[in-house]
Amino acid sequence: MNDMVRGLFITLEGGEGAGKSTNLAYLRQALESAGIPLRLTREPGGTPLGERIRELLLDPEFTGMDADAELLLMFAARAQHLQQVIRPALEEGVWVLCDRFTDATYAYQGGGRGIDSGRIEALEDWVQQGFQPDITILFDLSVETGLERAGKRGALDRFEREQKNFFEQVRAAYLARAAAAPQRFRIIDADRELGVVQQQLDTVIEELVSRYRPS
Ligand code: Z5A
Repeated sequence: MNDMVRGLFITLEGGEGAGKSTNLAYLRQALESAGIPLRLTREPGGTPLGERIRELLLDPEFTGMDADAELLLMFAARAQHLQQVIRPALEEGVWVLCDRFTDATYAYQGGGRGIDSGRIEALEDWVQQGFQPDITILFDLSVETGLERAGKRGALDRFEREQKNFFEQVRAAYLARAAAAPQRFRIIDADRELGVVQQQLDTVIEELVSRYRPS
């Protein structure tokens, strides 16, 4: 792959109700206005196969799904997503804005479910072969605020039915990942009102456009 033309791979992460979906539209508008070719996608999902896997993963009918089965389904969807969408877009010089990626696996399956991180790393190496996001925007907020926001949306999916302690572990795992890779992560205080969250995003957008926009 020619690094001179490769697009930037940006992932959005955070706990329940963190505002990723809300702010994806904001980021899109800002980056497209700056003339950057962009592809929006999400995990689990992003391909026809991945979206079918997503339905299985979120369906409350499968409460009690084995944690390893859940982990493997995440990586099955990711393998297809990388092959079909993410890598081809980046190779064409398109920036990819992805709602969740492998940090979510470390946070939910690692932190939340308690799967040993070495096992997640083994799958990450297998499926990604060293491939990583260039930038990860972490929307960090208290579990109470996140669950309150998510609860207002109606029916809860299989993950949203977990107990508060699960989400505390998810948040702690995200913060540990961010502390371990400060050059990749940008942490947004997502507990604040939307305007303040978007002011913080403006700073990240300015940095990305000035550093990485193709000439
Ligand atoms: N998962 C996993 O376990 N392992 C993995 O490897 C991957 C994923 C990739 C689906 O993800 C599930 O998959 C997810 C983790 C698991 N668990 N769950 N649930 P998802 O990203 O599709 O679903 P999500 O986490 O449920 O996203 P979300 O709850 O939709 O969160 P969000 O997109 O960050 O929030 P939002 O929809 O933009 O905002 C929520 C509400 O808050 C909405 O009404 C907004 O208007 C409001 N909001 C947003 N920002 C604000 C502010 N600043 N103030 C006030 N109100 C706000």
